[in-house]
Amino acid sequence: MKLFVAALLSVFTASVVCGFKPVDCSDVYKSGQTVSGIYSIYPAGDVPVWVYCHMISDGKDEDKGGWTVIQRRMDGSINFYQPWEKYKRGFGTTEGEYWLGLENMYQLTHKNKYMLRVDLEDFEGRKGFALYSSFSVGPEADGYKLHVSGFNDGGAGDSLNSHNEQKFSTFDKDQDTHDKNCAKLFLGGFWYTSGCHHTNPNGVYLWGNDDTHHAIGDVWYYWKNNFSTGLKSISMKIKRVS
Ligand SMILES: [Ca+2]
Repeated sequence: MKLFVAALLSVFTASVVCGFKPVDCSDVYKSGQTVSGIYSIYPAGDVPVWVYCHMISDGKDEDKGGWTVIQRRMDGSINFYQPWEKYKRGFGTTEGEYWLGLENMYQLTHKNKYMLRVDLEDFEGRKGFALYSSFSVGPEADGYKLHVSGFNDGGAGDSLNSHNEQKFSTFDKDQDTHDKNCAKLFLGGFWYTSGCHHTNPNGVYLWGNDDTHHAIGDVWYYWKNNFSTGLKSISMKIKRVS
């Protein structure tokens, strides 16, 4: 333990001495850190934010390294039915399930161009992903609107296209164009649409297939062609496009 603390301190000291403040995991990767894990980044300047950096993927060479994880579900340990302030600031644990926060996403994506990769795994061990060549989140004044385009299929289908240009909604801040409150109906927080959703990654962790309550789970419609298959893991990660 002492050794660990000493090592941490030396890393901290080194980063302070060098003044190295990575904006995102792309910077971390370029600095020579090629192992996936927890790193601090500086999306808005001086305030560090802890994130999980995914350094290698199963995809093509250009997919490797420097992915900043902005959302991750993996074991149902964190409650994602959270109010606006939590979705704005972020919540969860960096080593497990978390949401990076809409303000951090805005800070990152309004200064540089990013692509998005959504990785999915079901409870049978099958995997798929969806790649989007362009991803950004607008300012709070514009409802942290989602801008996503340039879909490339990794076997999972495109469940985000219909969410493009939607404002973010939580149970206590309904900004969707549905006549009811999608966050309350489907128990999550997301860029809900006039029809609520085709994916609900921040919904209820269902532990598999469950159609007792319609579409409340962490589902990705166009992979399973249903709204009842809750995924074992789902993660959204972004990478700077140089
Ligand atoms: Ca509404």
